[in-house]
Amino acid sequence: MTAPGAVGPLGTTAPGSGSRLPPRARLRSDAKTLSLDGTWRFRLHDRAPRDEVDGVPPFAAGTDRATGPDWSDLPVPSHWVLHGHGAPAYTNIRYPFPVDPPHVPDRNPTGDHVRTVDLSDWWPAGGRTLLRLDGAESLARVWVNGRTVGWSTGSRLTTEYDVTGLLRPGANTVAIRVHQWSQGSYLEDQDQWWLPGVFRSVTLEHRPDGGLDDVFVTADRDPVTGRGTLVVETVTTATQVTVRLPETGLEARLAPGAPARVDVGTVDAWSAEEPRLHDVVIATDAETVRLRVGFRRVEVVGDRLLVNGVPLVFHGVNRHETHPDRGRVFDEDTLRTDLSLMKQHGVQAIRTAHQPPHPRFLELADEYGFWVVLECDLETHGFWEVDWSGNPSDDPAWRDAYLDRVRRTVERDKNHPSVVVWSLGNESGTGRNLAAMADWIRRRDPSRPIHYEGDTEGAYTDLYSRMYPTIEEIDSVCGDLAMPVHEVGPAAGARQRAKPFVLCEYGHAMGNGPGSLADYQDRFERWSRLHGGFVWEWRDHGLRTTTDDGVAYFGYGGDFGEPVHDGVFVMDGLVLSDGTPSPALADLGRLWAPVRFTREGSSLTVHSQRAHADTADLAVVWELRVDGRVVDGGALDVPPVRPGRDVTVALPSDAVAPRRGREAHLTLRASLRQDTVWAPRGQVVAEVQTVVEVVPPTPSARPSGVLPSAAVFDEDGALRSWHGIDVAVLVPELWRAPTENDRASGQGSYETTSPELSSGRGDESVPPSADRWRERGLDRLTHRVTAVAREGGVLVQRLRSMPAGTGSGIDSEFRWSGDGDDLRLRWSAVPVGPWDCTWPRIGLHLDLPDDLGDAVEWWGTGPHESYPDAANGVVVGRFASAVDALGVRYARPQETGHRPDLRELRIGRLAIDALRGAGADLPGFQLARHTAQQWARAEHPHELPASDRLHLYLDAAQHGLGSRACGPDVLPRFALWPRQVALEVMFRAVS
Ligand code: IPT
Repeated sequence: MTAPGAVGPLGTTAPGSGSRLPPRARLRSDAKTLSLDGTWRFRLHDRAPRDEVDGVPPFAAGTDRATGPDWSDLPVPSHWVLHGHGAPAYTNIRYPFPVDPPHVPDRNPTGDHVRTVDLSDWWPAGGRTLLRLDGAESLARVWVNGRTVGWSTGSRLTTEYDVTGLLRPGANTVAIRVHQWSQGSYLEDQDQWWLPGVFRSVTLEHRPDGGLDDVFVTADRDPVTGRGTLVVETVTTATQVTVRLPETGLEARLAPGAPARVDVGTVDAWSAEEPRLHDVVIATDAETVRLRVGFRRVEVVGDRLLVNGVPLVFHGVNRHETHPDRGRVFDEDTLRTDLSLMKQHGVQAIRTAHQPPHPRFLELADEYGFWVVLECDLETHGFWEVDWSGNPSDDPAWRDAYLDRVRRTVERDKNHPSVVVWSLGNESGTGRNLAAMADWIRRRDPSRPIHYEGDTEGAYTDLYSRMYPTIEEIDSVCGDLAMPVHEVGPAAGARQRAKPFVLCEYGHAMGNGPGSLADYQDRFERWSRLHGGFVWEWRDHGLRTTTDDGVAYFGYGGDFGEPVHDGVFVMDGLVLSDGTPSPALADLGRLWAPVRFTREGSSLTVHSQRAHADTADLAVVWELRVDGRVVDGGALDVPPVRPGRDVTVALPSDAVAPRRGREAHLTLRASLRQDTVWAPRGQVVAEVQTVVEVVPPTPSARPSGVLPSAAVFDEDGALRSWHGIDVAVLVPELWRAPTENDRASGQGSYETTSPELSSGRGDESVPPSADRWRERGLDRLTHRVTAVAREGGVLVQRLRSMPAGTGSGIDSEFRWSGDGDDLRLRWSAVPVGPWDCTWPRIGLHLDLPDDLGDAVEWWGTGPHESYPDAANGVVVGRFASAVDALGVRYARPQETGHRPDLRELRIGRLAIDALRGAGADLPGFQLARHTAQQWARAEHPHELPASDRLHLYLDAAQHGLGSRACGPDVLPRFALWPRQVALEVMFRAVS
């Protein structure tokens, strides 16, 4: 049996050993550094090995031991589970080990990483040398030349050790032993993959005598006078420190140590909209560091959060560091692409959910312009499973570990202007240790407010924060509705209502969705207490893997053999695992555009949604489409609009002239006049389409008396072929492949009666919509022809569609008539029997051969899918696509590709026009190689069977999307309750 303690520093609540150096800022310095990244030797143990084997401590013999058969090469930084050693695992709330703190199972994958480094050319004269680990999950122990250096937990936090006395000129051996599970794992239960390894850089850094061991610069700017001040605090043994601002020529000599003020006169402010950075050079005789500071002031004044004197409303996303091949290993190209996409879509804030990001992230956030809520590496969500009993957040034994984490978080990133709020962590219940963290921050950095959503009573944080509230709850916090606030008592409720309110998570972007982003946006604009929020989340966390047959796909929970996992819940991104933007991002981008356009007749009002910058950087154009085709357009001369203000200009008369009987849309766009770091000149950042002219409904059919000969009907009156295209099926359909939101039983379902609505929260006991739909058989309609008749020249077929075993269904009527060579269909349907649930859709399903062709063109909404509560990102126009590009490759197949308001559709040689008939709105269409039923059965896209069919759905209506995967259900006004519907289409004769 292994003796307790023989596996090193496991099973304590301590965060690390005493030989670690105090945390400090990450600085750009002229001190010598040496990266130890590269190829290391690696060996995996399936349990934590004994420290000493036969009296020999680990790694005593240096590299000699790294050559046996159990050793191989491994890159550092990396996660060993993504390099063929063991497997990744995903859980959301649950710990993947027993809740037995601070202990972890004996089976504890442990990776030994060893490399030699030749320091002959690097050996610095004098001073000290430190060894830095920027991230190792979860407990890392370090040896240099066989001698113990120290150990540390805090996976996404930096650790530095003084290794001066252990190094020697020439060859040196560095060994890092990483235990996947440790006491630290109890504090790292974030909703993400468990990915052990040395996943951030390892570096040697020389610390010259008299160098700048730490620098803390607060760059304040008085919003009234515009004057800037630097408060500079240094840690050094030098006797004098100089501070220079090369731009202004300012130079000041300061006494080291205590904070010293430097008045810099009038300066430009930094903001996410105008990220103006100033170089600041701080030096002693021995070391020079260069910072890029941004002057700004963050304040909480009453229930307002202000930056530079104006309210800060977050248009934010939660961002985890995740990459399909690298996991949490940093990649600057990917980050730049992500940040650019964010800026292009109006995202100007990031919550670093739920841990500090790679240090380079902050430099780029400063430069691109983002408001950052920087979150500590802390989550103990798994204690929720045991009613929070034993939660470390309130256990004094864990106090040091909590304080250690917050110090390392704040100290590393304190100099970044982008960081405007410190967040204590996520989902860790509440308790004294969190309060102690907040106290520590207040003393160390009073310049930034403190966030933590779990402080429900508002006892130690500065902002009132909620995740996934309903609209009604928001209104109750911000307006006059007398609802309890988040179920806290009256005193805490009053305290919370007096603070700035922020949604640290909302709009759960899992699969197809979320819906109702516009409803939240409406509240951001309506309530001054509400300071915006952060959509959950930026990117799907899929990990690229392959089936046994070598088919590549993005894996989620359960795809790596995990016994305990949370499936697809790790795929909640606005961009897919491979970085493909989802339609939800476009939806958001329109809401978060820097300007809004509203037109009244020929007058156009441009409203600035910015808070700091004017719109001089934006060019505005108009574009007129008649019957979907661009016919005219030009530039508009719009003077710069000041933040939050309006400018009204006259539109050219051509832009709004009536177009009798033809449909006309005027689109207004704003684009960048100059290249920026995040987009080239010409990038469209705002687009609004207005209707200039609508067309009247098509008159009802005047049947020609004969059906076109190209139409073949069977004896039941069903269309079997059109121009030689066989129509295998043409029947009503109520089913859509459930979205993640349809499948989930999260909070706030509205599938109940109105009393629930007035309480602001739905009934969580209501089963998922998809379950209700399935129970009522919506996925398995059977059909019975009830009548076939000729009424003049019209062929009428009546059909009853009901699922087996139920007494509810729909009755529909197909009215076929000829119109010259074209074939006209009017289809109408009414519910029969009792109905007590929404419908996912109501429409027609046509099963067609795939030899029609792959080229799809349509006049309707596009370019991508949209749904009743997620339709901000689309316009009416003419679009083209290949069949397979019509849908989104969501991590798990589900409803996708619905495009409402169809006018014309061409699929190879099939042409269908939609008509505005009496009581018949324009239908939506969806075209795919599989049926909704097939999609619903597949867990991954690659599991869909081979297909030689095309499935066309013409929908009279679809249900909204909602956000119930985590949050409220489809709002009542976007829900599809059983009702009478009709649609009219014309099958055209095409050569
Ligand atoms: C919330 C978490 O903070 C976040 O990490 C993520 O898990 C999200 O939910 C859902 O994807 S916690 C939830 C129980 C409200």
